[in-house]
Amino acid sequence: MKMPSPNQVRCSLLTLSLVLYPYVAPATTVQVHVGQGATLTFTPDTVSIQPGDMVEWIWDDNGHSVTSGTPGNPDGTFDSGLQGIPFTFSHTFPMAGSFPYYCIRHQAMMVGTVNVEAPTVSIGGTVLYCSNPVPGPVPNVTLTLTGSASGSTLSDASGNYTFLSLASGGNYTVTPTKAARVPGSPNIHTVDVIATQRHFLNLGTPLAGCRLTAADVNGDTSVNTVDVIAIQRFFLGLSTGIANTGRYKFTPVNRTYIGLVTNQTAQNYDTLVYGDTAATFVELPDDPSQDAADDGTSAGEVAAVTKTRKTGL
Ligand SMILES: [Ca+2]
Ligand SMILES: [Cu+2]
Repeated sequence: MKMPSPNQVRCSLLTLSLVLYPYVAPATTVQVHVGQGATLTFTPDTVSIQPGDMVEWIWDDNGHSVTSGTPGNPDGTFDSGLQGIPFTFSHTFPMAGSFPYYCIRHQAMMVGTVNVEAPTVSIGGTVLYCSNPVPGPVPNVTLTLTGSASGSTLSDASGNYTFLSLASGGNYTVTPTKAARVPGSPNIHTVDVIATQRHFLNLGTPLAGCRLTAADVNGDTSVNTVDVIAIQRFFLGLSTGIANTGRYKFTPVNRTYIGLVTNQTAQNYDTLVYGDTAATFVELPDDPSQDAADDGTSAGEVAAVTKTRKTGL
């Protein structure tokens, strides 16, 4: 039997998700006993439900009521009147809120509460440099939430972010951004210039994946001397003629959720910095004073960087 291709699987999963969404939780009914065991109680005295759910009160004893409001202050939303067994009374709660009720005969001695809580969902994931062999976290990325709710959060030191308590069923878009690195700031230097130039000259292992994307700083889909010069100018601290060098690129650009009813985890973003093309991507410190001695640079290359700086290439 022929196995479905990954594209076919993806396609059928997409179709399935379109069928399932938007999803509305089926209304449920919660039961509360009135005067159970001949006590002056509603059992349980507090229930939590979702909007659209129903509470059904079951009389276990005579001479009680279920009356909305607080003792002495009926609010008129619902009222069973004084009843005896056998009797049931029900009320549907369409809106979120906290709804107290009491027995008009026993007043403050016999009270209960219905809490109606709108369901919430969360969106979370990790922002990672799409490097190899181990993707490093990207801290301090601003993730902006738009749609049924708005807000923003920063990725933490591990690159993680979470939006909590989003109204279930809403439409949301999350977009990551991070300010471009300042020309001359660490981690984009001669090693990157050389790596880009070697790719252009077909020397050694060609750049691939994110590093290749990062090398094409002017976005014309080819890596050539224009890119090499732009990265070099960035390294020299120039702010013009650097194309996109130092800018962050996130993949995907954003993520959109329609009718979100389940918690979303692993909503990750691959990250690259244009011009950061050297063999090993590094976590780029936000503080330019923290010049990282990294990039897997050989001693010879470090010497070359130093020499280049001194001669003002
Ligand atoms: Ca280019
Ligand atoms: Cu009562």
